[in-house]
Amino acid sequence: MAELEGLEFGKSDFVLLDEVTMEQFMENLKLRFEKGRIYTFIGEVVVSVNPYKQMDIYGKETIEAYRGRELYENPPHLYAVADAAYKAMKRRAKDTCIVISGESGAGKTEASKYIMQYIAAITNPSQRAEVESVKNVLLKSNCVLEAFGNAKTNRNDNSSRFGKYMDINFNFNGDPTGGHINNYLLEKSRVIQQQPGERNFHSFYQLLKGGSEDMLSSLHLQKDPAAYAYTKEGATCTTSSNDGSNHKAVLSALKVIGFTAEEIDSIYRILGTILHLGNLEFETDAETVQVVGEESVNHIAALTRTEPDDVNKALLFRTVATGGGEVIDKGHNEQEASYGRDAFAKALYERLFGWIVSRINGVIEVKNYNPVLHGKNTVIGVLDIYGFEIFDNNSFEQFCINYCNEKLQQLFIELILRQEQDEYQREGITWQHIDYFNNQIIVDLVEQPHKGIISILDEACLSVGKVTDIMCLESMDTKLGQHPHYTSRKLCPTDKSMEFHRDFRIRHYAGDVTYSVEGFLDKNKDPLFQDFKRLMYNSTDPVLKEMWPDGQLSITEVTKRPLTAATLFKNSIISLVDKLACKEPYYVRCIKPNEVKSPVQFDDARCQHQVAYLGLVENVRVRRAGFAYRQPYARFLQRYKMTCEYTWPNHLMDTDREAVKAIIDAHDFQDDVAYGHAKLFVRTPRTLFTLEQERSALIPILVLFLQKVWRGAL
Ligand code: AOV
Ligand code: MG
Repeated sequence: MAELEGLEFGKSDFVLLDEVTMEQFMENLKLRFEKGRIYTFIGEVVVSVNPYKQMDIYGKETIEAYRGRELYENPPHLYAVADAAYKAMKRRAKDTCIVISGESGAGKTEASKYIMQYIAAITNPSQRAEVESVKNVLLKSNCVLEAFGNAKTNRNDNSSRFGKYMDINFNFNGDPTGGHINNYLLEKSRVIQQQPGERNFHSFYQLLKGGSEDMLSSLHLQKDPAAYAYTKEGATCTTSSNDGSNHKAVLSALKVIGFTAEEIDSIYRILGTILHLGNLEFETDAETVQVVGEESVNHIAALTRTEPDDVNKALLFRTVATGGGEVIDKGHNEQEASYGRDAFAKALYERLFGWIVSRINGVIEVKNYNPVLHGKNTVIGVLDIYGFEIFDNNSFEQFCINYCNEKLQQLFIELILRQEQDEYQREGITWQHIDYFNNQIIVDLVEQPHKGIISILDEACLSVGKVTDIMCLESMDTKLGQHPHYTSRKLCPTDKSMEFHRDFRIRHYAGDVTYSVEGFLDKNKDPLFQDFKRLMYNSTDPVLKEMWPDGQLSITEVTKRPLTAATLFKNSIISLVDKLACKEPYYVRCIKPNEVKSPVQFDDARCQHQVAYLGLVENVRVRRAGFAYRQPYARFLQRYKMTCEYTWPNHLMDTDREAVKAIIDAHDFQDDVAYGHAKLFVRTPRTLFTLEQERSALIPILVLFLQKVWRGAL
C-alpha cells in the first residue's frame, strides 16, 4: 500500500502498523489527529476523528483528486470511500451502501453530507436538467430534515433525533435519477419536554427567531422562545448555529424541493399550533374541567382550520364506547386533559415530520423507469442514524437508539469480522481465527421473542388491568436477572451508582447505560385519544387532513390494538438491516475526540474506549491477515487471460485454477495470493490494479489484432 503522505503524519492505513496492538493503533490515531489528518484507512474502511473545526479538505480540487481514482492512490478521505462505493455500483452494477457509525457527536451527519455532496459533484457531467434537479432536491432535503429532526442535546449541538437512510437511485450512466428517504423513530417526546441544557427541535427556534413579523403575527406568536412552555427550557441555550438565517435557508429549500406556498403555510401553522397547545392550562371549576382563557383555543382553531368548540371539546372530553355499544362523552380530569394535550402536540409534530419526508419522497421518487430501455437501476444507500448515547437520565428513547446501534454493530461484525473469516474456512484457506466480542447476546436481550426486553414491555402494555412501570421492571428482573448484560438495582442493592428502585442497566457494547423505567410503558403504548385524530381529519386544511387519515374512524371502529412503539421500531430496524445486508457495504467509523468539542484535545481514554468497542483493532487484524479481494477462478481468468501467454486466447490446462496460477506466477504475485476451493484470494489491491492496467493497455492492441483477423489480413 502506498504511503502518500510523509511518515510524520503517521500511517495512512492502520494495516501498515508495525504491530497490530491497541497501543500502536492509538499512537497512530492520535498523531494523525494532532497533525490535522482526521481520516485513516483500515483497508476500505475509513476511520474519522471529528476535527471540531472547519477543514479545508472538501473543496472542488479535492473532489477532482478523488474522482474515479483507486482507493489507495490518494490519502484517506470520505471521498475515497464514496468513490469506491460509486465505482462498484457503476462498474459492476452492484447496489452498495455507506454505513456511517459512531457515538453521538462523532461526526456522522457531517460525513453523510460530504459524501452526498461528493456524489452530486461527480455525476451528471453533461448537466442534464432533470438529473440536476434530482441532485438539488437530494441535497436540499438535508437542510429541511435537519431543521425538523435535529436538536441541541448535551452531547451535540446539532444532534439527529431521527434515523435516516437514504437510497440514491442511478441509471446505467451512473447519474442519479431519484431517491428515497426512510426515517426511523423521531424522538417526539422532545416536543413537550427537554432535559436541562437541551433544546426542542431547531424548527421552533428558527421560526420564532427568523420568521418575518407578518408570519409571526399571522400565527399569533411572539418572538421570544421563553414565552412558550415547550421552548422555554432551550430559550437561553447557546448554539453554534444561527436560527434566524437557518429559517430562511429552510424556507428556500422547501421551495426548491417543490413544496407549494399553501403547504409551507400549513407546516408553519402546525408549528404555531404546537406552541399554543403547550401554553394551554386547565382548571377545575365546580367539578368541570375547562381551559384557562379562550384565546389559545381560538388561535389553535384558526391555525388548524377547525372550529373553536370542536377544539375545546377534543381537549376536555373523550368519546368512549360503553359495554352496551353506546357512545358517550366522558370528561377528563385536569391530569388527563394535560396528558391528552401533550400527546396531541407530540403526534402533530411526528405526523408533520413523516409527511415532510413522504412529500420529499414524492418529488424524488424514480418515475417512468423502464429497465429494458434504461438498463439496471442501481442504488447507493447512505445511512446516518442517531449515535449511541448516555445521558444523566436515560429513557425509552435512549433505549431504542442504543438498541439500533447494537444492531448496526452486529451488522459490522457479521459482514467484516465473521463472514470474512467463515469464508476462509469454507474455502480451505489456512487461517488463524481472530477473536472479537460478538454483541449478538445484547441484541437478543433486547429483541428476542417472548424473552427479550421489548417483549416484556409489550406484554405489560397489552395486559388487561393497570400495569405500572415498576411492575414491568419487576417482571424484567425476574426474567432477565441472570443475564450477563442486564442488572437491576434491586438485584444488586449495594450498587450506589443506581440510585432508585426504578432503574435497570444494560451492559451495551459501547458502555453501561442505566435506564430509568419511568414512562417506558406510556411511551411504548403511545396512546392518543381518537377525538384529536377526528378533529384533525375534519380540518378544512387539506394538508392536515391528509396527515390524519385514521381520524375518519369512529370510536367503535378503533378496537384493534396497534403495535407498540418499541415493536414498530424493532421491525423497522430489522428491515433496515435487511436492506443494508443485501448491498455491498462501505464503512465510515466516526470517533469523538473529546467531550468538550475541542479541536485540539485528544482524550486518550475516551478515544481508546471507542476504538475498543467499535472493534477497530480486530478489524485491522482480520484485514491484515486476510485478503482484500476474491474472485471465482473462471471470472478471474476471463478478465485477465490476455495478460499471460499461457492463457491467451485459451488455456490448455486441466482446470481454471491451474490457469489462474499460471497468470499469477507469470507476474510473480505468488506471495500475494492464496488458492481457495473455488476462488482466488488476493491480499493487496495493487496486484489487481497492475493486472487491470495491463489489461487496459492490451485491449486496444487486441481489438486491432482481432479486426485484422476478421478482415483476413492475418
Ligand atoms: P453525529 O451526527 O455523529 O452525532 P455530527 O455530524 O452532527 O455528529 O457532528 C457534530 C458536530 O461536530 C458538528 O455539528 C460539527 O460542528 C462538528 N464536526 C463533525 N464533523 C466535522 C467535520 N468533518 N468538519 C468540521 N466539523 C465537524 V448524533 O446525530 O448526536 O449521533 O445523534
Ligand atoms: Mg447526526
